Amino acid sequence: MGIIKYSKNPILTKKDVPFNVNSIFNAGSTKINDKYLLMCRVEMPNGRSSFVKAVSDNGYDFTVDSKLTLTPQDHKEHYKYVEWGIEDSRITKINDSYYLTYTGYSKYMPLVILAETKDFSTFKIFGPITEPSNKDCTIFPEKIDGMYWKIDRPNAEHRRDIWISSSPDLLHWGNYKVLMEPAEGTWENDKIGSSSQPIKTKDGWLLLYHGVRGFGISSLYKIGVVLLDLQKPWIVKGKSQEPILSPEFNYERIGDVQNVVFSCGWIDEPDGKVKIYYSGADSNICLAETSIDYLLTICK
Ligand code: BMA
Repeated sequence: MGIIKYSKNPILTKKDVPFNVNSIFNAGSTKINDKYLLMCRVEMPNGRSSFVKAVSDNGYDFTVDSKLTLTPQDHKEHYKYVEWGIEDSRITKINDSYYLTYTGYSKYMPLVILAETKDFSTFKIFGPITEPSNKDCTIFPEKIDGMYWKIDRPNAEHRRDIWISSSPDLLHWGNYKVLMEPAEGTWENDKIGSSSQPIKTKDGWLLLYHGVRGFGISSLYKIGVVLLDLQKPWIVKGKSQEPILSPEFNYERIGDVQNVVFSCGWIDEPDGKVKIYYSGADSNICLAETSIDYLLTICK
């Protein structure tokens, strides 16, 4: 079926937020009690970000909560690692808990924070699970070979690769391996990072990732998809040869950061369709639809 951008994009803009924000974008996504839930990043007028949830019965029409869901101030003893904001959550359901991995931003530079919730009202915040500088972390929804697995993107000096590591308890991580490197000279030349939580399919784990290429003073952000081995998730079985989502329309080209499409999550449906939630120009939330079968085809 290809990838179809929703005709009524964007599905959320700052006008849909019942309080004053600079922007709403980069939402983690999941389903809870048969509803679609987006954990949206809202950049407040002072330039620091928090999260607000938005809920929908159909995955297209979302209502944004009247107050913030999670703020830097909620981080108590971890506050100094999130003082400049919390950004870009990814949501993974394991048993009856939802685990959020997101960027904590502070003078120490970005790192990854882990939090757990069962209801998106109260959160258990575990604090940093990486050192800085690291972003774009997502956790696999089940143990593989007796361990939990996460994917993230350390910012080593001249490198911007995606790494994978494992843990017995989601808190203590090791067994680090490079998972993917940017394909040189292509749309993802400058850096890559994971975008979505992994989805399990018969052929492997599907993962959205973003790729960046700089042109002059601006960078072009696009989205691709990769297939990882089911039992050995550190093995890449295939990936899209070209981006599956690129900035085309004004709502993706014009905004706080121009020419950006960026995703933090997707939702797979029982009928094999997939809703990809993504943001345009760091200024809104959009939707694109596809199917697992199509994504598997282009990863082969
Ligand atoms: C990345 C992240 C995202 C943002 C993107 C494009 O590095 O900071 O939050 O959407 O840049 O500006």
